[in-house]
Amino acid sequence: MASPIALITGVTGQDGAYLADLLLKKGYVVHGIKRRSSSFNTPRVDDMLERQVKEGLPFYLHHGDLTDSMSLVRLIQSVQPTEIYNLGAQSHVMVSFETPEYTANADATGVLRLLEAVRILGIERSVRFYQASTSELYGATPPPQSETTTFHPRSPYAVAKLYAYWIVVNYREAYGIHASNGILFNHESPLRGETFVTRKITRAVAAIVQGKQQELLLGNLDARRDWGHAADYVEGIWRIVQHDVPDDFVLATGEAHSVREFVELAFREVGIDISWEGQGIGERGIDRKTGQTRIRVDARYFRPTEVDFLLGDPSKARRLLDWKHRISFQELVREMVEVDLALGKTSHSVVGPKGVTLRLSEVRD
Ligand code: NDP
Ligand code: GDR
Repeated sequence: MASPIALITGVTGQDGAYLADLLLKKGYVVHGIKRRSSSFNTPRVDDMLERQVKEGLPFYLHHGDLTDSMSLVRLIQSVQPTEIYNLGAQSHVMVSFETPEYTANADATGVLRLLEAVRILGIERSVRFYQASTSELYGATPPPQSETTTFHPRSPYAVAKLYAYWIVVNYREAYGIHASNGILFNHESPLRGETFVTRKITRAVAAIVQGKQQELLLGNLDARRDWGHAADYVEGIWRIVQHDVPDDFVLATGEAHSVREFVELAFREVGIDISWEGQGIGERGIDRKTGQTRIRVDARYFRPTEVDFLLGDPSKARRLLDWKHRISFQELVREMVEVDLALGKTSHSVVGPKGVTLRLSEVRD
């Protein structure tokens, strides 16, 4: 039987790298879309690119952009995917307040472009489509949140993703496309972008221990999130697409922690106990042993509208997909700190999905 063919947008991101790795192991041919960039943007997938050259691993990257319909039509036509995973997005909530129009273009209209490309090419009955929806859709709605919870988005990012969610549902109902939404709660890993709070914390912990940084500036310490590990979540994404009936699923751990708890645990991993002084802007996290200030709450990192509390109810995915997260919150924090400590000791190195240290990519374009 011919190998299934996946097309992944956002393949150079955290989830894209883990998903590509998983699909290759399952025997897929994997095509990814990457954006043109003035600097290297493929470090997370460089090991797979290298293996493509050396061992013929069926992993291929193509230039394209969710804001460019023509590139999407052309790529889908030439790749002839059996499954499309739309992970590409301007995915930073805070940045979406500064670039709301671009965020809507990539995150909302981008999905429409992909779905229309599927129709234009007449493959709506043969391709399966996955949309990276998000717990940010729930925004201000109190937890626990499930597939039937009301959406109340609280950022331009979340509003763009709301359009994306509904256009997927609409194209499923209108044209019979096997299109599904995965409503994923926060998931992290050593490959997490450096400006999301978890990675910002674990990188800072490593840099502080290694004497390269004094303090970590953060925003709202009391926001609560349901944090899982990206490696578990890409398995759930794949199961959503394999499900006979296209549908929408929450993937979450069912456990929430505050940013403050994440900070305390990450510092504890390196033997530092944090105590807190003050409240709100200017609050400080202090090393109990040395009395040094290690964390400072800074107004710059507060959002115009915040999402206070996300806690997912993943029982539908458990029941219908037999999916459950495996990696605990404590294991996640430990792995992220360990990898950042290791990376801090080397220069010019990054990690791939298997957590191995790799050298920076060579010129390829
Ligand atoms: P990342 O920010 O790590 O990756 C985003 C990817 O999208 C990158 O490959 C990026 O390219 C690409 N991208 C950005 N803009 C465009 C564009 N205009 N055209 C094509 N590609 C583009 O995100 P994650 O891997 O963490 O998340 C994957 C998806 O899942 C996103 O859609 C995100 O919104 C969603 N999501 C994430 C959750 C999480 O906790 N991680 C939870 C719920 C949903 P480049 O590398 O060049 O920047
Ligand atoms: P989030 O992730 O907004 O949930 O979106 P992020 O890690 O950016 O923020 C989580 C919470 O931490 C608070 N916070 C800070 N956040 C950042 N980035 N930097 C800080 O210094 C800081 N201090 C406190 C935030 O206010 C927030 O409450 C992520 C993204 O991956 C989205 O694409 C995805 O859809 C959702 O998760 C689910």
